[in-house]
Amino acid sequence: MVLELQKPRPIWQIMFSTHHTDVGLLYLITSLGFLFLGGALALAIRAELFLPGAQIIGDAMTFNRIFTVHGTTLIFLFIIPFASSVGNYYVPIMVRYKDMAYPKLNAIAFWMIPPGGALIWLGFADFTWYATPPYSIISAPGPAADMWIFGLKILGISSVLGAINFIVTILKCKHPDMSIGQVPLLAWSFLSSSLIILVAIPTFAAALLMLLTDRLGVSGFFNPAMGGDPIAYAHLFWFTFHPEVYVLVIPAIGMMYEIIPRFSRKPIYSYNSGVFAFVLLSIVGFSSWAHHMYATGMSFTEKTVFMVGTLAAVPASAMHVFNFVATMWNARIKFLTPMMWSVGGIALFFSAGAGGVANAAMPLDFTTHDTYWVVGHFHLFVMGTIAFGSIGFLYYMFPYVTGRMYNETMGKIHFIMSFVGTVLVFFTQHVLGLYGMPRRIFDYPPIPEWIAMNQIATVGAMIIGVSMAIFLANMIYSSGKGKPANTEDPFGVGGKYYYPFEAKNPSH
Ligand code: HEM
Ligand SMILES: [Cu+2]
Repeated sequence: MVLELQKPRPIWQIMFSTHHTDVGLLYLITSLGFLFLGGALALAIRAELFLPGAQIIGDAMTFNRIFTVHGTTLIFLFIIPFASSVGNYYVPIMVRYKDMAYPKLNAIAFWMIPPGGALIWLGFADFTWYATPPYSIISAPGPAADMWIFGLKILGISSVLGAINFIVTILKCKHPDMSIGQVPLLAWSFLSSSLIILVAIPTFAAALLMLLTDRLGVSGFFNPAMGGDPIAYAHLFWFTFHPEVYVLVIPAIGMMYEIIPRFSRKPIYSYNSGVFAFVLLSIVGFSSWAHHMYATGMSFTEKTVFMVGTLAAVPASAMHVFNFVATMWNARIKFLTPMMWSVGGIALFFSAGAGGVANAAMPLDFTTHDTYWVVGHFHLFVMGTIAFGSIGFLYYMFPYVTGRMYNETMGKIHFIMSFVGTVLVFFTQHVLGLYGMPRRIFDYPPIPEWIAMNQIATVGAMIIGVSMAIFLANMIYSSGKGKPANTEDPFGVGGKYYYPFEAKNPSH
């Protein structure tokens, strides 16, 4: 399998191409660009919070803008496009088709991302990635807020188009010799996350339109002054974005399903339970949105229903973790960089999941709601699991894409520093939340415990920052001057355990 950067080609040939590997490369480069931009904002936030009082960011409004754009960028412009990149490279190959089902639509879906990203970055809105009314309709400054709304609208359409393409490619274009029960788990992960997108995103698309017309003053859906209800927005928002969490994490788990068996030199312990857990997660993802809203005065019955609905995700997630551990059990594991990121990601997935169970328990949620506990919890997922899975996969793809090998030592240093940094930042933030520090604050009182823990978190973030610089240097240097890789088996793990159907059709 070669994912061809072919011979050097002029850049416009790649830009105007509709071939899945070229579109995959465009997605890849764009998402990595936004990873570094969004990450730089994270470092600015942490530098600001190193001590009480204003440090480097002048005022609270600017601080709000920075963390709004940070969150929006990393979720919509890094994680999602990165997953699309992997899907573009691998899904057609895994279902043995020549390209995506609709190559032109595929290119269009990609080309919606740069304008969407530009609107978000040029606007620099300040109303957090929730765009919570009534602030977002009454006093969030335009045009920043309007630009954010349009930007997200475009990005939402782009994901829906991408999702349609993945679903059709997998279900309709797969090779006739191959049953759906033979499609690799990475492709299954795209099928399930695409189905979630199709169900969830239209709700948010409607909510955004309502928000916009509210801002224009022609409607009052969420405006209490006009008889509207801001809580209705919260329902629409979380109906989309709780399932969206699974849209983000499912492809990352799919990537681990590709890496763990390869580097364990064993077939996956249970293919069927992997498929089952993906499908189950995409259903129960919808049964839990109101766990974000325990504190909004729901009835006890409603809260209980959503608590149970939320806990339903636990066995489905645990099934994946069990599957990974069972695959690695007694295996001859080769701990190269991609494997280290996957295993680290699983460990942090487990920790974040444990914290999630605590959040789901509604009495506990009343003490942790809107504190740094929540920031620590969701970052352990987005950074510790999703970004770790993605970065590990990037190292894995690297030789296939560039035909060259990255520097293994630098890859390992990158992993170790990021892992230590992630634990320092986000475990500490859990504790900080228990000490009562609210989230989304620009300044805090000089409580000694708060200062100490904020400093630990900031040092952790700087360690991650340095490791990312090493990563960038490694990628740039190695893609030009790295050792040429053996693209048949660049990691020397032998065997093609992952493609049982290939053995039957060696001529393909
Ligand atoms: C070293 C890595 C990171 C650090 C130090 C960091 C730091 C922060 C901080 C301090 C906040 C503000 C929290 C608050 O006051 O509520 C924040 C918000 C956020 N971060 Fe990160 N972050 C990092 C990585 C990421 C990644 C990888 C993602 C997603 C892929 C992400 C997504 C978000 C989101 C969605 C928000 C919420 C923004 C909002 O409420 O508008 N972060 N981050
Ligand atoms: Cu949720």
